[in-house]
Amino acid sequence: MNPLAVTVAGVAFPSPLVLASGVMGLSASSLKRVADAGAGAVTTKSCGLEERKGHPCPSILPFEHGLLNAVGLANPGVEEMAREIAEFQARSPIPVIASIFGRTEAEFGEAAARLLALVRPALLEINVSCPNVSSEFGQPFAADAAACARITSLVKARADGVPVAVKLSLMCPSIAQTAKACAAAGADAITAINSVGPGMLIDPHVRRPILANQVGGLSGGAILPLAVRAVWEIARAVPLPIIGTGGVTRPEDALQLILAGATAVGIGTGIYTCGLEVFGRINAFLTDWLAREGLRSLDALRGAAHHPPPAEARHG
Ligand code: RRO
Repeated sequence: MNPLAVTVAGVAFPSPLVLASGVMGLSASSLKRVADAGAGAVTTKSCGLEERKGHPCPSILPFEHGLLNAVGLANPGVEEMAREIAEFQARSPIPVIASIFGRTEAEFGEAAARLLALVRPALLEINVSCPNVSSEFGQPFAADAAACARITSLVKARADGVPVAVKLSLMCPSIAQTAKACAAAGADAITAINSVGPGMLIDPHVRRPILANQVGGLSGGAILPLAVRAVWEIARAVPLPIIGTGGVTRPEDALQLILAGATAVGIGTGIYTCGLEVFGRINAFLTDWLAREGLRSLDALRGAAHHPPPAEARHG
């Protein structure tokens, strides 16, 4: 038996480590590279009804503590993404999570339907939380629990039985309450968190914001404590599997998210800072850890930092 195997919304992942949306998620070839590196599932870049070029460059800004990004939902549109997903599925058995977004609530349902007419991913991720397109679309839907619930219902109605994960943001009054609203609307899993902010960095020499979009979402090591806290609160609020995402670069980071209640752990910016080896390194650490603790799976660790434990066990 594979000790790292986990189940998220009925879908078997051979490792809890998931490629987070936004990094290496645009093509079958790059998804395959991540799967081959040891990811237990891979998430596509979020796609919408039409191709988008995204924000002008510079759109990704590494700094000491992580990344600031304003990619701006650059994607080839659902039909092209469906083709990449199908090609990936022909080349890898690793589950693929198709991430979709809409400019309006209705567009989320439309994007789900158009994608699923062409391909059947293992899960759908509803991205309601992109932090750097507010100049175009207004505040992210994730700031409004009722909007998240309505979008969840719309997508569930068109999902044809494919389980749905909602990707939430901390930029809301209460991420636990938002998760509750999504759960009540039929969500099968919660992904938390998206990048944080937006933030801004200024080049003192030219006296201007560095990102062309001026502001961008913060990711990387600095947001790990925010992700751990978000997963902790969501785990106490809803009996859904959680894909805990944010700031994971070291094996102990992944363990923290699992101890807070995550079933799976997303890695995105960690690939920028550590390379694709991050997946193999964390898988090896978790396997050794379980052996040393005399455990046959991650089940006994999930949520184990809670005293008292969350009301309901989460086994996906
Ligand atoms: O494309 C982006 O700029 C982006 C997205 Br869709 C998102 O969900 N989170 C993020 O940090 N950047």
